[in-house]
Amino acid sequence: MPSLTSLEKARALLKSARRICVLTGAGVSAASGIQTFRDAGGLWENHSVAEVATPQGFADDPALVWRFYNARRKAADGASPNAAHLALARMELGLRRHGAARAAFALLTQNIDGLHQQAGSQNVIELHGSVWQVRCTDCGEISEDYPLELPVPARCDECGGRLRPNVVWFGEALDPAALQAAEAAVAECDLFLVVGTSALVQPAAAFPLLAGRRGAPVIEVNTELTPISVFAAVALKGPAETLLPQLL
Ligand code: BJW
Ligand code: ZN
Repeated sequence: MPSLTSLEKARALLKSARRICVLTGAGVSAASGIQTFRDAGGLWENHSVAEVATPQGFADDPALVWRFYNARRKAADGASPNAAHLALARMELGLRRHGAARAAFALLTQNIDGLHQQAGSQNVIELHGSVWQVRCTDCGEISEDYPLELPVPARCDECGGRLRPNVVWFGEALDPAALQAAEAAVAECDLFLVVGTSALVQPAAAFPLLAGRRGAPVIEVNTELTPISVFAAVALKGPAETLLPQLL
């Protein structure tokens, strides 16, 4: 657990911040029972990244990919926001209560589970899409109107085309609107908080570094050290669900 002084330093930085940008990763949902990717027992231990998280993997075996995402949909459906999600929602609310505009708090998440929105966070930018949305590979229609477990292979109600999860796989570009909104938040923030990500996947991993280079202090909350830790003004080592409520 971090020393009181690093917690106090982080609290002081938060208190004086006017525009906060937060980046979250799978670690923030761990206490909700959602598996992370790269931790021991994580998703990448039992699944091949190339098979389930690339466009080629989907082209080769859509049924395998849909079984993976159906399981992810079931896991997210059974999960509730934890104290870390709730603390971040309260942080945004607190800033607003002091008269800040919507853009003064941006929550960039790599997670697809929707738990930040469920916790009450408002300005959420989903960098890697949403497990709740499906996209037709033929007509491009994005819809949430499908059963929890999609039939395999899943077909579009509109045109009969093949449906895929509306998420971002390796080698795919992020949604341009999401990327633009994220870049604007990174460029404008005066504090950057990064929580529960291994900070290995681009372009998300670059955001704290970009904000830091512009002069915004970076606070990291993670159970382990990451490439961000050495760069952060304060690196708080411990579970987000314990530390984030203590930060507020
Ligand atoms: C706790 C905790 C607790 C646990 N409390 N903490 C060099 C430069 C730029 C790009 C590249 C590059 N080399 C390669 C690339 C490309 C690639 C990339 O970054 N690869 C790296 C692996 C090297 N990036 C891409 O392909 C991206 N697209 C792109 O670059 O497009 C360019 C382009 C432009 C124009 C046209 C075409 C292309 C897309 C990346 C998409 C990533 N997708 C996934 C799957 C999403 C859907 C799904 O969820 O299924 O996203 S992969 C997976 O990793 C998922 C996650 O969002 C992402 C990040 O993982 P995250 O969240 O960090 O989880 P973990 O498990 O890694 O870490 C958990 C952390 O929590 C750990 O640190 C724990 O310690 C901690 N923790 N419990 C606090 N209780
Ligand atoms: Zn279609």
